[in-house]
Amino acid sequence: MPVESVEIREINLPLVSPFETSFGVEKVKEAIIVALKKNGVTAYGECVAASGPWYSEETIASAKYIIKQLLAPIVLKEELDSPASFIDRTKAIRGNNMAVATVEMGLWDLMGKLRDTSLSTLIGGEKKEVQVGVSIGIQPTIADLLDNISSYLNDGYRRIKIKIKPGYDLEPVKEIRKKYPKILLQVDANSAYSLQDSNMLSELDTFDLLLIEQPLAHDDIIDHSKLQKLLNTPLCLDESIHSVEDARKAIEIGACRIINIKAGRMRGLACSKNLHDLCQLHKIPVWCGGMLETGIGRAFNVALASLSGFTLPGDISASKRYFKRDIITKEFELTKDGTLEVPTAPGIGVDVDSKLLDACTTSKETLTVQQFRP
Ligand code: OSB
Ligand code: MG
Repeated sequence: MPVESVEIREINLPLVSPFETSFGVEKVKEAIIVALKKNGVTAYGECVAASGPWYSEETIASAKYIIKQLLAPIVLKEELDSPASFIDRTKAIRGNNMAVATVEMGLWDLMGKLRDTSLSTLIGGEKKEVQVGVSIGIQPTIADLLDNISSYLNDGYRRIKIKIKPGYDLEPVKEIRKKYPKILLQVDANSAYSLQDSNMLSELDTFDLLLIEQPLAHDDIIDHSKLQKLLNTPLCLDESIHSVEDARKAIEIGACRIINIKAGRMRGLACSKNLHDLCQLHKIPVWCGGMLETGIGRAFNVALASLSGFTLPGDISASKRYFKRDIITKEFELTKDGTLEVPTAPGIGVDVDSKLLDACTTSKETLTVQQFRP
């Protein structure tokens, strides 16, 4: 039996502090939350598209269109035996990975809940807890940045990532290293540089960084491979990798030595797992990226990061790093080892707080198969 209904909401949840990257500032987490209902079970998916096409081409409006017009009818009309067969069924839809991933992840949660199995177990995860770090946005001053780092280190985070952009790169890294010579440190440029910046990027080699994330164009691998040859620090691709094939090509030409996996960017968990498997084969370390998700998206990230090849700490911080109050009943908290526990309850393993979800909902519609009958 296909799913009985697809509920599509838009939500607005204020962030505890603005998050600035080389492409803009986010003050509020805006997202689409999809709920799939079947046999008395409600399963959730979260869409990581933003209000505008800054990180990728997709937006909340474009994703909503694709979910409503193209994906909802599939799950409302057809019996699909697995999330992988849903992905197969969406072959004719080019791109729009974040929209497809939203429904795909909803199907994983549904399958887990119907089979009384945790998501981590369903996908073959082995870890009981996952290593995590924190991603710190561009700060008004270096002093603010150092204060932020000190407070996150006090919380127990063991890996720091800072966002960089032209004019805010060598200086902050140098100051962090002066104060903290030993911490695990990495930087993320979100495509703010070009090969003309090779000299500055080479200077980063002196600071013992874990990796440099996506320094060059979002749609490039050629220049990244040229740059990697000039640097000792591993390059890590984020924006450039949308499929296992993208990764195969990037690895083949040496465009990166590390890959960040985000299920939204990868069309869902099934493709993310395939990417993880490819990277294991090629001995490419991977880590789970983040998109400032609510507790719903975070639960998927934690399950994904429980796969054995996720050997580097993920951008999966505790709920309170993002929100005053997350929309799940038991928020994600940092353990004393600086990790997050992998939920063991069925599906995503966290309960959505429906009152809090309603409170941050700005629009809601429910689709059933009736709407799609000719
Ligand atoms: O490039 O990793 C990124 C947030 C929004 C868009 C892109 C990125 C990010 C982050 C946030 O770095 C990481 C997190 O969710 O904690
Ligand atoms: Mg990134």
